[in-house]
Amino acid sequence: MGSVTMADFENSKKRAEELRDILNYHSHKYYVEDSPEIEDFEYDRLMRELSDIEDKYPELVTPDSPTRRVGGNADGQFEPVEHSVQMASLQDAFSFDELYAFDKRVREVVSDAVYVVEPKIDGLSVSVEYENGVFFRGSTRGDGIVGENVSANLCTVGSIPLKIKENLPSIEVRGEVYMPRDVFVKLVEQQENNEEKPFKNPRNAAAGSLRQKNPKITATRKLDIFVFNIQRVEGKELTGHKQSLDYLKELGFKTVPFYTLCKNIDEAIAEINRIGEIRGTLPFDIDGAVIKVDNFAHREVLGSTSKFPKWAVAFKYPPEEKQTKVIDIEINVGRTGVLTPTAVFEPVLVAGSTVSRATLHNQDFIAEKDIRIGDTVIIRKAGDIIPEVLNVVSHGESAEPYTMPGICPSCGAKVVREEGEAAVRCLNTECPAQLLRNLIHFCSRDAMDIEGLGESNLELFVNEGLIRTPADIYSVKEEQIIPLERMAEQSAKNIVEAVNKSKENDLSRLLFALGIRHVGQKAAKLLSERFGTMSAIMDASFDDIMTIDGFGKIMAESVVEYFNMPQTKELIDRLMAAGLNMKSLKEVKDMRFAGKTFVLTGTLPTYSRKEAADIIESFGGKTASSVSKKTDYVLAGEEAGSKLKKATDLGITVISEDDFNEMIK
Ligand code: 0OX
Repeated sequence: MGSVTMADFENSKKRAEELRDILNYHSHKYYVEDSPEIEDFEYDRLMRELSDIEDKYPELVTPDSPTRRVGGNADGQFEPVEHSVQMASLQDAFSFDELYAFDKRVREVVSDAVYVVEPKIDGLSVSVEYENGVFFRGSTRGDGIVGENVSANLCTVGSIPLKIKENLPSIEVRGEVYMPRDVFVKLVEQQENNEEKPFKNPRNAAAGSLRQKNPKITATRKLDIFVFNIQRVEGKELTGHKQSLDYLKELGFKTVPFYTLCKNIDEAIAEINRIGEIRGTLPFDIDGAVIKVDNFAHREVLGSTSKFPKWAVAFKYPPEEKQTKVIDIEINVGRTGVLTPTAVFEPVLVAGSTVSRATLHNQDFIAEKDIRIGDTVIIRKAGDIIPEVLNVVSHGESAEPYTMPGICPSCGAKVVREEGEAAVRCLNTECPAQLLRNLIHFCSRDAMDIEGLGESNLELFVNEGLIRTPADIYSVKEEQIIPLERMAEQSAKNIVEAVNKSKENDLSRLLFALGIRHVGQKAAKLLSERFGTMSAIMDASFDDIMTIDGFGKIMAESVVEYFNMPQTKELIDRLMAAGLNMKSLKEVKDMRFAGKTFVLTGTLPTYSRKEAADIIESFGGKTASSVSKKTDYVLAGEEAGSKLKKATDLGITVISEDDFNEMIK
């Protein structure tokens, strides 16, 4: 650190001011205008210089300092922010008829209304506030009335100015934060490489990134914003929407990329069609187009309903459909032996991403649509995410109807279609494809959560003969991993560490990881909490399991059957020997109300309804909202009405809070 003298301080202060202006200028050029004037390297060097000054003299940090862009320290919770102007949502329209109806309603009130049409960005609405021209606060929309303070994260969005070009006393703008498609694609690639669960679409990725507790992570996510509204402003008079978007641009904001004045609804629909046509070529996702009345005085007379402004409507585009050719039908064998057909087709760009595969579900689905290899088909993305085959346009030349194979493509065992099921299944419990799927499930995030043991590494370990069943995972040694392809000392060490750490997991994770049919995460938790230990579950009878609220016959049968299999016993023995925790880490509860249903009525002297219900549930009971023959107890307080009467009519035990307290002693 250099000398700290008065002169040095004054010089640093001057230089910091200069650097702030230079950096803010270049970040606008780069992020908003998309026309950088300096190299990234030079920008980073200037940023470093400012950051060094601020480290030396923290009192020189200002709210508009570009150093905020890299993300400050995590500051814990997102505080609630009450929006001073409600962040309304838009009424949707799915057909042009609905748009004509909207126009009619508008023109009944303002016959000469002019519209602005703009794209509807598929991201997250945020509010950004400035005081005296400087960024002051940024918040999420929340329910439109109260949102969350995400200032530190929003500061990392390069296109949000930290200082605007006019020193207005106060302005609040609204915009949509989004993740550009190319950024999303890279992020997913990265997540897949790290064997993390990837985000489903750019919108989820943007939401996840904006709600990051650590702004430094948000900074790496390269979020962007399009601003589309002035919520409130002091020090500027504006009369219309287009004028205010032009003004936002002047202030340095990145506004929605195009907005067009339309004299009437036909012009507006023409613009909506134009946007629909270029939709797939835009570098970001849109989920519609918005028609807004331009003139603010007109908006005032049109007013709002309790939910939406009456002066705007969002047109939602139907999912994009594309034509392509099926080049193959692949069969995958799942964890439970189910064979799932997947269509592989010539890659096509649909709703923003290139797709080349879609599940065909089962033989019935294929037969119903008569999908054959070589066919030309129409595909689309369901909910704009998951590709699906809609229908066949034409069969390929000499294409034959498709039938699912009669043998498992992985092990060659004969497959069966059980009665009443659409799926065909390989019943060979030693089938390599099933073993691998089982291992993948066992190690997955919601199950044993073993980092480093994702699909590709597990495949490698299986192929190298290192593991076959989940129990084998716990005997793998670092020395066995190091020589394998892509592995090194550190990665081997990390894997063994993660494997050892997973031994301490709660019993519910292990139960879920075992992959018992019909036992999902929730059922695994219920089993673990009800019985407390693995051996108690293994000893439990069908009837014991049926007493769990939330367990049906099929689930209970499946659990009993699973634990009766000799291979299960062997597997559990080996896992026990490896030192895995076999107990519920949640306090084992007294189940005195198991199978009992309570109805609460009237005002209790001390408990609220919620408190009483929580107590009942904590003892294994459940509550219902109405009295029936199935009710065991009615817990009645002051001013109990019709429920009390019905209980007495049906002869159901009515108890007071005192009785209840006795019961839970
Ligand atoms: C968008 C978008 C969202 C302002 C007044 C009612 C709704 N996602 O791009 N909302 C609005 O308008 C708000 N415009 C947009 N372009």
